[in-house]
Amino acid sequence: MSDEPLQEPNPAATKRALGGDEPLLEPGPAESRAPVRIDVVTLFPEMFAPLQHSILGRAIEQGLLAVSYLNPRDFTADRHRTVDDYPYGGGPGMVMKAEPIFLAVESVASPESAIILLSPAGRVFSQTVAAELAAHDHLVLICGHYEGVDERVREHLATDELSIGDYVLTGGELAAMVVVDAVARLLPGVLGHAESAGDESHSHGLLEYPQYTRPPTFRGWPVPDRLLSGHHAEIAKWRRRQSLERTAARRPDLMTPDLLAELADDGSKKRSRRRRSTAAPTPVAQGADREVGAAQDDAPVPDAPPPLDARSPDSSSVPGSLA
Ligand code: 4GO
Repeated sequence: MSDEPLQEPNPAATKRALGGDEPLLEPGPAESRAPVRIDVVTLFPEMFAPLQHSILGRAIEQGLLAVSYLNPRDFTADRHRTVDDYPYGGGPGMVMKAEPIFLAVESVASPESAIILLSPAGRVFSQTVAAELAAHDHLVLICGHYEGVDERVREHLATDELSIGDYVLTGGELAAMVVVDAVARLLPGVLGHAESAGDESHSHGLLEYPQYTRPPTFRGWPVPDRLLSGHHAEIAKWRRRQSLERTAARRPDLMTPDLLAELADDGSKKRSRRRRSTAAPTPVAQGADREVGAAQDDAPVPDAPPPLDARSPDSSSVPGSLA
């Protein structure tokens, strides 16, 4: 009954932008890229209210990112604005109809747009995929509901299909929000410092090293000695080592041959100072059975100087990593 041609879809009704098409501010001279546009096709645009807050809200206000919403219901023509129907062949639940989704996407897409269906059957989203998407000018994220979307959306409309992990959600909205967040923080100017997006878990294929802030001893637990030393080369070496050991212990699947070789190296160029047994355990096992951070810090830290780079407790602008 809803196969008749559509009369008056009303994209404006849901394209009402939480952060809209028109940036409030011009991008600054240092960040001259046009805003990345993201159109989200969803029956529930209200679910995206969290994107107005915090870092993403600021990115939208600054015109680095523009997120708009398209409701398939606004692209129906029947009296009941039908967006779902029974599955051919029978079975439980309802399937989202193809036409309202096609019309919604076609109202905004160009041949360059990445049109992404969120689904547990997609390729698994990762930091690498986020970086790939951040290079696009326009993303369209399609959020399914009910038992899923008509297969023709997947076959003839979507250019990509992504899953945020091996679990099933009631709709694609939460997955789409994860994608928006991970992509947005990679856009120039979105995070406080230019390097902020480059140093944390997964950005270089390793988990993040441990982070500490004041006080130097909390409930008797000291900050590792090396971090208080002010010796930047030593600190960098310690952090790299921690990242390697933590990754080997918690995510051995991320350990490439190069990383395993680096881990097997005890990090000291002065072989005479080698502390470990001569029969080296296998790299992964070495990382896996050791408490991260324990073996490196042999010296106690009685009266360490204040951290050189300590920020005042309320000055941090960017939350840390995923680790
Ligand atoms: C995406 C969508 C899980 C994911 C979804 C995921 N569940 N793992 N559910 O990224 C069609 C009906 C898919 C509900 C949707």
